[in-house]
Amino acid sequence: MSSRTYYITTPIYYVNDVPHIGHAYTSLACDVLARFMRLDGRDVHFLTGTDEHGQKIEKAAAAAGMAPQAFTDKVSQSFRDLVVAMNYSPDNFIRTTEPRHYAACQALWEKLVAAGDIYLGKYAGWYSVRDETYFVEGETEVGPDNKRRAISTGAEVEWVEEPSYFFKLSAWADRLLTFYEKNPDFIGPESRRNEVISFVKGGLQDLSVSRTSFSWGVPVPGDSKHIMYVWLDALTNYITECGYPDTNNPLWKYWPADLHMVGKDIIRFHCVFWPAFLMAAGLALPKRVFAHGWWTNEGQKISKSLGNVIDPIELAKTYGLDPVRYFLLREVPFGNDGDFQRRALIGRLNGDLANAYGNLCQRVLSIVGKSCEGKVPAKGPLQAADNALLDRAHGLLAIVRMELDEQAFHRALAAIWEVIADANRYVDAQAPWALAKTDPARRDTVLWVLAETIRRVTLLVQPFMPDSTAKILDQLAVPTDSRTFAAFDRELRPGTTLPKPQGVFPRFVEAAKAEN
Ligand code: ME8
Repeated sequence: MSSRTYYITTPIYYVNDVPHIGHAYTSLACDVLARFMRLDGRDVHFLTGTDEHGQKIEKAAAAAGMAPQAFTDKVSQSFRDLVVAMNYSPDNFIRTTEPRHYAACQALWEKLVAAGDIYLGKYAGWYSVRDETYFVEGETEVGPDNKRRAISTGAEVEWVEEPSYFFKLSAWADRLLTFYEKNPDFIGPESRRNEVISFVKGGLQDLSVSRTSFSWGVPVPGDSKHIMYVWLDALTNYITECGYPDTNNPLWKYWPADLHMVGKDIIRFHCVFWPAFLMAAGLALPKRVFAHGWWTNEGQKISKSLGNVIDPIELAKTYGLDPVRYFLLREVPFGNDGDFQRRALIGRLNGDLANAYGNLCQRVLSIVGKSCEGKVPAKGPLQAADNALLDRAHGLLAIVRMELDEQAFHRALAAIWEVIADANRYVDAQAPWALAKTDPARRDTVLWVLAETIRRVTLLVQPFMPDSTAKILDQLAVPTDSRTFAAFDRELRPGTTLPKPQGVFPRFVEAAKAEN
């Protein structure tokens, strides 16, 4: 039997700038879900990539004194480097400058034309190049510097007046509302769902979907003076990947996507425009779009002009990759905005990782190494306290599955760390070191229960911290083919020889600040 597919996508990132913590965060969330679903036996396709067309990129290339293609080749590579540096596991990296993507965009366009949803007109209104978004006058205001800006994003807008093709978005409002109503899980979290519904209820205007004042993009079929609106182009990447328009492509089985992960700023494009395009083209709609919040840096908005952009690669070098991956998903309830504070990162690193999880592994494995001849200890009859701990560790799989189904990474991790705390309390209560003389058989059972608990917990932590957990599972001699959730009940076998234990989560000691 073929396993159930799971198609998950990151937004494709604009190549006008190098990757920062925001990009790393969106991709990390997807990576954890992709890894979890693979371990859970799903047939996963995880897609990321870069958004390379439009006026913003054309301008950035000109500012760098480069031709757009050469410029996008260069910056796109830095997003590939981020994938490696952050240990993401995408199945493919798509670029909107690939020929197959032009073909998909043009095929979709033709479908929309055939459906009667595209007409030629003239756009006259405000446009923000930074946001690649059209604004009506009421959504903008003029600042003290006499410049007009979009109220919602703060980006400068310019007046645009040019021939343009329009998509009949206004005709889709009722069908969109019906769709949201019938599919309550389509948009998460709930607050974003409400935001989208009230936006659509407020009435939709037809959407300008082509531009004529620049050339860096996908030409409109049959009218190549027009370049497709970059958002129509960008959103199409999700089906380009599956082979569109060739629905016999083997990757077409992944459509519709199970989850488009996005930041809160781009929810409208994914929850209003994209479903309307797809409905008009007669294609299935994604099952869910989840919008996460934004990070600030020590209380300040992150921006290049403030010079406070956080480089995820630098963070990983300083604090270790897995601790950073853990922190980003543990610290802030996923979906909310969060403030990035180094103090909090160090606190989690030393508290949750070194003291709680690391110390549990370290003390259990070092006693086993010293007292049980470096073998998985013998398991005797279990007592109530043993069963209580093992049961809680066993129950975690269902809990983590449920939480990750709702993209509640923080709750999944909190549940796992509760069991780690239980296990540490159990070590103290059972005091295996004291049992060495009085009851060595009982000591062995206690150590077996602990090692087995660490195995269960560690299997579930794998998607979050792949390298560190691989080391812990190696130290427990768990065979690599026994690390999926299908092997969740495959208990540690007493007598198995274990390698010498080694600490996995060192404490982070801050270098003393130089006195001045
Ligand atoms: O929007 N905190 O690309 P992008 C958290 N090309 N997330 C942040 C953030 C922050 N401070 N800053 C940015 C685009 N992000 C389009 C997508 S998809 C068909 C096209 C997130 O490079 C932001 O919310 O501007 C978004 O999800 C992602 O980075 C990509 O932003």
